[in-house]
Amino acid sequence: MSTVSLSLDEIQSLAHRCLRAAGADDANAEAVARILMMAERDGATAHGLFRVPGYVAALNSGKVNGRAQPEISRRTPVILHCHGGNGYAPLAHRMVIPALVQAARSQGLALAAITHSHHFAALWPEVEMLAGEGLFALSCVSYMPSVAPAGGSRALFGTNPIAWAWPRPGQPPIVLDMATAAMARGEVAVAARDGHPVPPGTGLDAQGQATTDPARILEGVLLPFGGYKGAGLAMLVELLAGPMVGETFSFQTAARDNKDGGPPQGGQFLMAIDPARVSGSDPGPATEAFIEKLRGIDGARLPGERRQARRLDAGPRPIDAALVEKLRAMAEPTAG
Ligand code: NDP
Ligand code: PYC
Repeated sequence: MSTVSLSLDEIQSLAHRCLRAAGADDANAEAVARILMMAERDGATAHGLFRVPGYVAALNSGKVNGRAQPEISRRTPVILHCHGGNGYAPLAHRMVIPALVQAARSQGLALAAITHSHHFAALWPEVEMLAGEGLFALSCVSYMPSVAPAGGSRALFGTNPIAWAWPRPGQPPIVLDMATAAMARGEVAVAARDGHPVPPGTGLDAQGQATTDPARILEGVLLPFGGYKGAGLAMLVELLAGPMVGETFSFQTAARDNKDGGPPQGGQFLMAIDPARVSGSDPGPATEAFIEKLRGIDGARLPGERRQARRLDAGPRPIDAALVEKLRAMAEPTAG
């Protein structure tokens, strides 16, 4: 793969211009472009610029409202509803997270039920933001059917990520952010683009046969991670990001989607808990003692550490040259 080197500012600006050219207003374009830049910064390339053609397709088709103004209401003192206005999720997060922090601090725990939103990104930005405020955070989002239930070879679950973050004042939080599929579909698509095989157990081809060829898996079905255990968590995500918040299951999401290649409308479950309010004491010393134990085990590391280490490099990032060329063309305002 040939690459070009782009600074983090250039990455954000390129994404921003593509979204603006497709009709997004500045607030929506800025919120999405920043998330895309953060993904490239942290080496989460499957959810970085690679996604821009999908974001743009859904703006062009009218499926996603690039001028969305998410609205927040309170269902109970600790349950917030964020109506995403059929826009992209990052602006909804910017609006609901401060209210969620305030409710979790005053009541000990709080929940945001996000609906009418289009999530096409990694989940760590929102849980990290909450952990940065001293809160434990848990979130999940469903997608469109691409993962088979354990024992099956037909898709029912989305790739359905779950993310959590645990606060560590003065230090980066612990953050696990994972698809409940053996691999995120975006990672499989990047492997197909770059011509790399994927590990055995990632998915099946269209005939239901096991394969490590990512292109054949994209025509077939992904498998859940860890067999029936991962499938059980994928099902939990269907329930939490669907009926729990007032949105659809992945199969219903797909039925109403226009298949323009962009993210479908769906829901997000986002919960924040203040650990000090639950235990009545500062969880910091116990957390650090636990981490020290883990660090004493050869080969072990904290989830999130790989990404957080990459973040320390503020330099340019190598981006697929063909993608950059495509995005530069998309960023040109159309005549007339
Ligand atoms: P990975 O399998 O690459 O990583 C999952 C998690 O495991 C990360 O937090 C990672 O931390 C951690 N981890 C990896 N190796 C180790 C290790 N040796 N020890 C401890 N922790 C480890 O991610 P996935 O392919 O499952 O998902 C990729 C992304 O796709 C996620 O960000 C997810 O949110 C996104 N996604 C989004 C969807 C959507 O609908 N919006 C749908 C599906 C996925 P680290 O980052 O530090 O390596
Ligand atoms: O990688 O599976 C994925 C995915 C779906 C929506 C956004 N990312």
